[in-house]
Amino acid sequence: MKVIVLGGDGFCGWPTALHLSKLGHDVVIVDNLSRRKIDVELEVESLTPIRPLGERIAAWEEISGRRIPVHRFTVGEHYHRLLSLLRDEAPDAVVHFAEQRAAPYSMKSSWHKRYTVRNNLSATNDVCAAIVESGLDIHLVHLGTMGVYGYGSAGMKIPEGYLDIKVETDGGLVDQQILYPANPGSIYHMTKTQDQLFFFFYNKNDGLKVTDLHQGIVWGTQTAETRLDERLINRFDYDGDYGTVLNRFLMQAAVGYPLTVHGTGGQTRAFIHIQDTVRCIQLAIENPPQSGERVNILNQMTETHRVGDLARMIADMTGAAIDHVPNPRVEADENDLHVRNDRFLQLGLEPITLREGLMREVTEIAARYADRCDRSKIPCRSAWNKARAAQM
Ligand code: USQ
Repeated sequence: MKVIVLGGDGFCGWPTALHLSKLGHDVVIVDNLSRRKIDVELEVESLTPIRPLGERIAAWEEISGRRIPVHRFTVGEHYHRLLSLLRDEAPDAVVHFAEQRAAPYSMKSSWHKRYTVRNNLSATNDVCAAIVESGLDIHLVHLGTMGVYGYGSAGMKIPEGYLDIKVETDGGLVDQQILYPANPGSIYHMTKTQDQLFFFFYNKNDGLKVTDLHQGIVWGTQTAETRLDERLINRFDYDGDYGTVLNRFLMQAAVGYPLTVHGTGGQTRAFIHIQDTVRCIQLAIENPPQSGERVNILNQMTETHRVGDLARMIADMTGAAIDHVPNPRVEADENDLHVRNDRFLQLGLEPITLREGLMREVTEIAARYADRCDRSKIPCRSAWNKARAAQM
C-alpha cells in the first residue's frame, strides 16, 4: 500500500513510518518540524539524541534499502500542497499525527491554547477537505486520545467510541447509539473531541472512510526498527510539558530525582507501549472500514494503572524516592477506569505488558542517556487555572 504519514518526524509518527516501510508499504512523510521547534522554545531536548530528519531518512535507506520521501510543510496552512500531494501520490491511506499533542503545553498560556486550537483543528479539517476534493478513495487513520471520554465511566467499561442509550419517546423507550459524550480535561484534549465531530460530519456528508484511534498514554521509546541503529533512535520527552507520566518516572528514577506524583496519585489512566502503537496503526490500515460504514473507532490501549501504583512499582524496582507534589492540573484526585479494547485484540494484537518491558526501558534508555537530562526542566509548571497557579 502507499501510505502518507502526516507528522512523520514525531514520537509516534517516526516509528510508525519505519514500521510500515519495513513491512513493504511505500511511505511518504509530511512534517513541518514543529515538534523540534517547540524544543527550542522550551529550551529542552529529547533525552535520546535524535538526529535531524534528513539524517534519519538517509540512515533508514542505508539500512533497509527503502526510501521514504519527505515533504516539509504545515498541514492546516498549506492546503494546496497537501491536495497536490494527495493527487500526485494517490495513497491508499493517510495517517494523521500532525497535531500538537501535549496537554500541559496547550494549557501554558492563552497563546498556547490558541496555537493548539488553530493548529489541530485546521490540520484535521484540511486533511478531510483535501481527501474529499481529491476524489480519491483514501482511508484516513487518525491518532485520537482516550482523553476524549474523560476518565470516569459510571462503573461501566468505556465502549469503543459509541454509547448505546435509550431515549424516552411518546411510544416508549427507543434504542439509539451516539458518540460517547465528550469530556475533555485540557485544550489539547478538547481539540481531539472536536476532531471527532469533523470525522462524523465528513463521513456522513461525503462518505469519507475514517478510523479514529483513541490512544492511551504511550510509554517506552524504541521499536524493532528504531533500535536497528542509533541514528534511527526515537525521541524521549521527559520535561514538565511534553514528558508523559511513566517515561518521566523511569527517567527520574535513572537520574535519582524523586518521582513527581501529582497529588495523591489516585488518577487511573490507560497505557500502551510504543511498539504496540505502531502495530495498531498497521492493523488499522490493513482493516479499513467499508464504503458507507460509519467512523470506525477503536480504543488503542492495553492496560490501565493508577499513577501512584506506577510510582511504587518503579520505586520497588529501582529504589527511587516518591514525592507527592501539588497537582497543577484540574482533574479528579481519584478515578476508576475500565476500558473495552476487544477490537484490536480480535485483530491479533498481543500487548507488551508493563511488567515485561519496564526494566529494559530503564537500562536501555533512561539510564543510558541520563547524563543528557537537564533537571531544571523536570517540574511541571503549566498550571491549569489561576487557583492551581497560586498553589504552586
Ligand atoms: N502525572 C503525574 N506526575 C507527572 C506527570 C503526570 O502524576 O510527573 C499525572 C497527571 O496529573 C495525569 C497523569 O499523570 O493524571 C497522566 O499525565 P500524562 O502527562 O502522562 O498524560 P496526558 O497529559 O493525559 O497526555 C498524554 C499524551 C497525549 C495523549 C494522552 C492519552 O501527551 O498526547 O492523548 O496521554 S490519555 O491520557 O489517555 O488521554
